[in-house]
Amino acid sequence: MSKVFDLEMIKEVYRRFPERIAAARAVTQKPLTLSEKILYGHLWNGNADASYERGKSYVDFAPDRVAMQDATAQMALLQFMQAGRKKVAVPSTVHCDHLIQAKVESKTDLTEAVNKNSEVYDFLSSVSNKYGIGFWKPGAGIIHQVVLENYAFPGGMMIGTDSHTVNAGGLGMIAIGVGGADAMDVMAGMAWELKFPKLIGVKLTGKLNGWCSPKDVILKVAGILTVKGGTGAIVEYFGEGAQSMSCTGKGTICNMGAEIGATTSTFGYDESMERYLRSTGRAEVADLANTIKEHLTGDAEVYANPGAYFDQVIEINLDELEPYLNGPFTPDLATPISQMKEAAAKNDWPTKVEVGLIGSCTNSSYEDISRSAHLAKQAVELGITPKAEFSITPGSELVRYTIERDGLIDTFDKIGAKVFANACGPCIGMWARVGAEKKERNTIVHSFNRNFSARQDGNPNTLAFVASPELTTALAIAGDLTFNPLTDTLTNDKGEQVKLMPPVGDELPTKGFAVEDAGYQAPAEDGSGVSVSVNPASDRLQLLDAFAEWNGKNIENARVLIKAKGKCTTDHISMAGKWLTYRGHLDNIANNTLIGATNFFNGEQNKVKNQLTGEYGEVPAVQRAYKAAGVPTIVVGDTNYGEGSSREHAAMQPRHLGVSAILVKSFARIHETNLKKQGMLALTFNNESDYDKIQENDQIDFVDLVDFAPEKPLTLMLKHADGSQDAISVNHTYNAQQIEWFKAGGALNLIRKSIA
Ligand code: MIC
Ligand code: SF4
Repeated sequence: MSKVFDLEMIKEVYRRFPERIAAARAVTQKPLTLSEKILYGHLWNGNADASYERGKSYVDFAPDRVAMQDATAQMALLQFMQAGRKKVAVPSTVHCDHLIQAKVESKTDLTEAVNKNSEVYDFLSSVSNKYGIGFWKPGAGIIHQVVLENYAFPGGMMIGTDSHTVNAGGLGMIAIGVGGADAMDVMAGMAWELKFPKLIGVKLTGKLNGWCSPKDVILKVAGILTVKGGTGAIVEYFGEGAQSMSCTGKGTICNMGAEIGATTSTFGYDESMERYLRSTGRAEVADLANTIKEHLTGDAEVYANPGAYFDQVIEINLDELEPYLNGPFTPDLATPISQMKEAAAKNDWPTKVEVGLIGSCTNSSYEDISRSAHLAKQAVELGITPKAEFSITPGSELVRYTIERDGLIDTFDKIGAKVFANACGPCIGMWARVGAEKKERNTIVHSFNRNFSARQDGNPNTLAFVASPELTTALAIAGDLTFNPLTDTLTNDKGEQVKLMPPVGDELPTKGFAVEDAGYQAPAEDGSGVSVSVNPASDRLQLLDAFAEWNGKNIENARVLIKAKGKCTTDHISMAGKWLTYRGHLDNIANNTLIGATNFFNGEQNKVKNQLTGEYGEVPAVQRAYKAAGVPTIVVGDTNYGEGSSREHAAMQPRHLGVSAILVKSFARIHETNLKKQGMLALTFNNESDYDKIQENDQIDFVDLVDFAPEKPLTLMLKHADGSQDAISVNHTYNAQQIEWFKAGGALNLIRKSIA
């Protein structure tokens, strides 16, 4: 296996760690959680000189590294290119994983993707080469799996332009998903700001057994905390149950922490992490970590008495855990398998499982695949013909190559499985599913993390349930959503009743990992001669124009572009699937702005009233008309607005189209920051019920935007069509620096100015 990446950086982090933690103890005067150790260990200003207030203080951090995936890297790098630097300031990587469509099988699909996306891949590869960024080619694997295998290290801090960057918490990191503008700051050598998170402790007692897997832990936690319960918090797992679990299993749990809105999740360094580091060729990192072991986990006092040190504590007994199925349409609707018969009947969910899909960045470790293969093997031996289609998207070439060598792919072949490319594929709507265009109501089960409407196959009538790879495999074999493998039998080809035994697999390959070509391309030592070109006629890439500065005046007579009703995730604001094509071209991708959001006033999607003509039109077109007429607009939304992805397109598009403000009941963290960074006003109702006061024909005045200041609510005057008015108070979380971003028309404009 290749050499350890960035070993000197890791050594330096560990060298200063003890001293940083001593300083943190001195200022906080209390035992420390792991999360606090890592956060205080990465302060921009070095050793701590003050204790921060959780959920309140804005703090500058110095992350150790940055990761970007192709669909977000384009925008991040288009911004970075304007920062005037020769090289990235911290080790950074780009991963080509989101743009590969799952259609036929791995090789064919990969060739097709390389042909179709060559312009984007060439751009990413040459920018990487120029600025010293490691480049992982299409086919190398999914960002989070590749990061876990190569870059994550206990006690480290990283950011990544993808919400599931949090996956690296499985290896004891604080890894946080951000928008591209945040990544740019860090790559440009600036501090990275975050509100000091709250801390949720999850104590795991007992031990996983039988049909349960780490995925069931997070599916249960999602059921408890819901999609917004983790907002602004780090979830720290501990206890004997945590220690007895594999490192990759921990990664799965942290990965799906994104689905509860958590800033990130993490686990203390333990033997499972050491085993994983050694088996992925990083014995040196394991040896180094062992020398400061006590600093790489929470203090014993904290774990003995968690109630005194965490803002919230949840306890889960793994001995009593059951496999879960979460969904449809939201990852927090958690149903234990034993209650699925009832729940499906009550909700009229189609119980026939059409397809089972395993893999993705969430669940494609060697352990996951080998446990699922064990079930496939049993099906063959017991003479059961699987009832549903079945597919695997391996997370990396390292895992794919190794499972092929070990005969696991052959085993899946025997149940008719399709192996897709090592990429996001069906998880991000890049699944050319036969018949999806018919929009039939149907059920699928997968081991991914998200199941928002239309997310996998573009069909809003597909009910997707999230489960462990093991349960997904069992349900695909049974073809029945209500099949409970713990108690139920299946009829085999001879008409006999047979039972699947609980899955058994290997945590790590006994023969070690192997790979021929992992798909890595190192950057040039000196990239100054490398040229990066963007064709002005391209419909996939577009250099960025600066957004206009604030004119210093109150916004007046703003129209309501849309009042979104209910769930409005980043997928509703800027859809993925076929729109991924335009992730590097702001004007083109802006044509999908909010087309998935439901208009409160007519219950329809992508149909809003143009107040200038009185006619209804598509959201992007109506907004372009307002912009052309110089009419300001605002977007109104419900709770947890912008939940889901880190894609800053969801903030840049409305900004590009001229929307002035987003006013909602509450925001998801990354989206709120993305809006601020792009110079947009991100506001929340002081009184949530004021949402009801906003009418379709309103004109809205900002009364005191000229006095925009931290911690000071703003007042809006709603002028209704009947002549009546309502003054409402709206809150914001802008600090002084962020208000400067707003004034300048976006954070990037400030950087442009400083290097001009
Ligand atoms: C996702 O899972 O939604 C994605 C696609 O990985 C996104 C990033 C993107 O939209 O490019 C994420 O989670 O941040
Ligand atoms: Fe890719 Fe899906 Fe993971 Fe996002 S959640 S990185 S789309 S595999």
